[in-house]
This record gives sequence, C-alpha cells and structure tokens, in this order.
Amino acid sequence: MKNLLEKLHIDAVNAGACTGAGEWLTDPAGKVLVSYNPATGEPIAEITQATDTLYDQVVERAQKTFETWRTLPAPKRGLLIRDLGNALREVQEPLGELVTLEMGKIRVEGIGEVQEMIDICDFAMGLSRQLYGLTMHSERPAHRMYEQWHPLGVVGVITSFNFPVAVWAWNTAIAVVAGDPVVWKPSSSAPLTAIAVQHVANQVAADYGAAGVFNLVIGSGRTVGERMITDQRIPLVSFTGSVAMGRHVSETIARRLGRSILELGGNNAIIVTENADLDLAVPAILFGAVGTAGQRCTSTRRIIAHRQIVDHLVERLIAAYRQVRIGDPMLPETLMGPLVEESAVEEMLAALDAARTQGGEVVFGGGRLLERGRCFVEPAIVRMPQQTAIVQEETFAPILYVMAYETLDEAIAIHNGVLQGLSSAIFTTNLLEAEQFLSASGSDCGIANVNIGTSGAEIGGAFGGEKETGGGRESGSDAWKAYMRRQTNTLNWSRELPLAQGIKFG
Ligand code: UN1
Repeated sequence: MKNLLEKLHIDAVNAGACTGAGEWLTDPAGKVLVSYNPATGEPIAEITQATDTLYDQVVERAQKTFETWRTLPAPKRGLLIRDLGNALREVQEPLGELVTLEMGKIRVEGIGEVQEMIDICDFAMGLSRQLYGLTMHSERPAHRMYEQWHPLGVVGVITSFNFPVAVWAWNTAIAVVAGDPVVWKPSSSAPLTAIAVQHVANQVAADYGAAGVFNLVIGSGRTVGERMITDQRIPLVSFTGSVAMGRHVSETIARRLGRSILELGGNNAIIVTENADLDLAVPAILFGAVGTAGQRCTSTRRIIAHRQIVDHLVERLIAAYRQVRIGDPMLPETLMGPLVEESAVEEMLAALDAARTQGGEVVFGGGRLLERGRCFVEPAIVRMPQQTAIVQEETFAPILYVMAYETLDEAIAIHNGVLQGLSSAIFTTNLLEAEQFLSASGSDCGIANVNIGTSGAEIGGAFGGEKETGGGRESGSDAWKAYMRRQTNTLNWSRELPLAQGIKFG
C-alpha cells in the first residue's frame, strides 16, 4: 500500500485544496477527514479539508484563469486534454488500484474506470476541432446568420464515491476543451483518488502554463457543496448523487438561474422475454447486479421476466451467483468486494426486510459476511409478487428483484412504473419485441439497450436519464453543448438597413 500511495504522491496528511502544481492550499482551521479502506476498515491517509476562505481562493483563481483560457483556440485546449489522457495511461494501474483501495470496487473495475477517463480524453481531444455551430439563411439580403459556441465560465463538478474519478473526467475533459476551468468537489468517501488525479492534472497543466484550469476543493456537502451551488461565479454545476440531494441542488441553482447537469438515481430494469438467449442474459444480469457490488447508478436492480421462463432464469441466476467470489477486491479471483461503508450494509438489510414484509421471498443471499469485514454482504435475489414500494426505491446495494409478466405491454408498464429513468435493457431475439422496447411507447429511460445489460455504458454516447434521474447528459454525443454558451450572430454586409419581418420604421 505504501508503495502505491508513494507512486501517486499521496502523503500521510494531504492538503484539501489545490489550483495547480505547487499550489496546494491548507488552512490550519480545516477539519481533518480520514479515508478508510472499506475492505479492512483501516485508515489509508488524511486530508485537511478546505475552509470557506480556501474555497473562495480556489474559485477566484479559476475565475481569473477563465479570462485567458477562453481565448486559447479550442484545438490548443484539446492538446492539454490529449496530454492528460497520456498521463493517465501512465498511471492507469496504480490509480485503478487506489480506486479499489479507497472505495472497494474490484481491481479490474478500478482499472476500467481509469480507462473511461482515458477514453473521454481522446474523445474530447477530437471534439476540440468539432465544436460546430449552424449557419442559417437570413431573410434579409446581404445578411449572414450563424451561431457560435463560446466558453461558459467556471464549471463546478460534484462527484460521488462510486465512480470517484471517471465522472470527474467525463465532465472535465469536455469542460476544459470547451474553455471552462473546473472546480472539483469529490466525494468525502473517496478523497484520495481525487488528490491522486489532481497531481496528474497539475503536471500536465504546468506544461501548458495552465495552472488554475484544474482545481480541487475537498470538504463536506454542507460546506463546500452548498457554497458551490449558491455561487454566482459558477454558471454550471454538474452533480452526481442521490435524488434527494439532486432536488436540493437543482432548486438552489434554479433560484439563481444558473445551470445544472443532474445525474441522480437509477432503478434500472432488464426485461427478459420468452425469446431471450439466456446464455447472454444470465451473465449480463450478473455483471449488472453484482458488479461494483450493485453500487453503480446503472446497476441492474429489477428483472421483469416472462412467466414461462422466470423460474428457469432464477435457477440459472442462483447457480451463477453461487460462483461469485466475495472478498479482497485487490485479488484477481474476487468478483465482489465490500460496500463502501457500513451504513450501506444497514440500508441493504433494511431494504430486504421491507421486501419480505411486502411479500417478497429472498431466494439467494442477502446476509452479512462479518468474517470478511464489516462492509461485506452476499448479493441477494428476491422474488417479488409485484412491484411494491421497496422495489420502486433505489437501494445502493446488490439486491436484484425479480418479477414475472404475461404480455410485453404489461412488462413495459412495470418497467416504466418507477420514478427513476436512467438505464434499461431487453433480452430478446425477436425483432418486434426489441423495436417495441426502443419505441416512443417503450422504455422511458435515457439509456435503452438490446441484448446487453444496463451498466457499463461507453463514453461515446450521451450519459444520463429522465424523470427523477434528473435529465442531465454528460460524456459523449453532443453533451458538450451544456458546457458552452450559444450565441446567434447576424451580420449585415449591405449598405441598407432592412428590418426583419419586413417592418418599415420611419
Ligand atoms: C455511475 O454509476 O455513476 O455505465 C456511472 C456505467 C459506467 C458509468 C456509471 N460507464 O455503468
């Protein structure tokens, strides 16, 4: 562990705010935050959190940097992000391992998370030459009309523990290419991964004289988070977290007429029809429900299976769940590590109790594994007679509810009968069923897949969801537009002044 921390420049005590290389900031008044390894319960290192004064210092620095950063041509800004991607390639393994150490996802998933960071850097680099605006035909002679996309300003990025570094990268790679400095508030459950990333970003920024582009402020939601969402200097805040917090973030930002990108809860389902290839469906469900110990926004939480195949599917799932090795997330044979903290274990157990009270039967797992550690559980499969209140909630743990259906219309109604709308999938070899699921009257989610699971989206698509998921889109496609301001320009190159709509004035 010591070796790993050294490689990533993590000290025993780390400053909780930073604006660039040699610009780590501490205030002795800052409260100490200890980061623990959820697999062992042992402390890893400490952080002196940012105070109000440091927060202001960081935002001022970012704001000042915006004045110059926005004038650098976008393809030049893209070079910085290209170099960030290359620097991340160099630390992919240790950074992935630190993710594992700090929040408990298995090592291959930690390394995969860093791959998402690299991928989005490549994407953003290409994007830096493709920030296209439209041109329009003016109704007036010798007039030209077009739109251009300008940098927006300082972007606040608030991330969650479950993808402690990838979500920063999705936002930051795009924002920085768009011309916006970023101020990052990482999760208090995964602050060390943020410090490691900041060190990498500092190095790259220094090569470009671009200190102040990547900024970090570590502190609680109540202090730093609250400051960010009320701060007029931050025109856009991208927030990943719970629906309850997201509602507060959205209301607060709306009050100051700022912009937000919200990435909130999911309650993702897979419909398995009688025409499904179960050899595909079973491993997809396993990865979706048990991967990352059920702690992805995109984790599979509900299975809606045709009544003809539901029993067989559950048998096969139980057989697959039996093979899942639970333990030290650093070991290559482990498929499921711990939950992030003990309170998550308690929430899982409470949800299972509620499911039982609501008529559910736990057909696999659901117990604590105290002999492994305080944050370890067995993943659970629960058969539910219908979609009761607890099934409609997102519990951030490896619980899979299974329900049966008769007709595809009914399956889609159950599927859409929850408040969240992030990711969804259907397993079928029947084209008509697949198309119905993808149609306007099919899945109501931001992501809808056929014959692949709900989690593990690629960065090239826009990522996000509908309803209580918050409507935000990050990452690929044209999600970059949220990080820029659109300006419509009309240019008159005639010697007349014709008015629009044919108005004669004076
Ligand atoms: C999240 O859980 O917040 O699609 C993000 C996926 C990952 C990202 C999940 N690419 O599962």
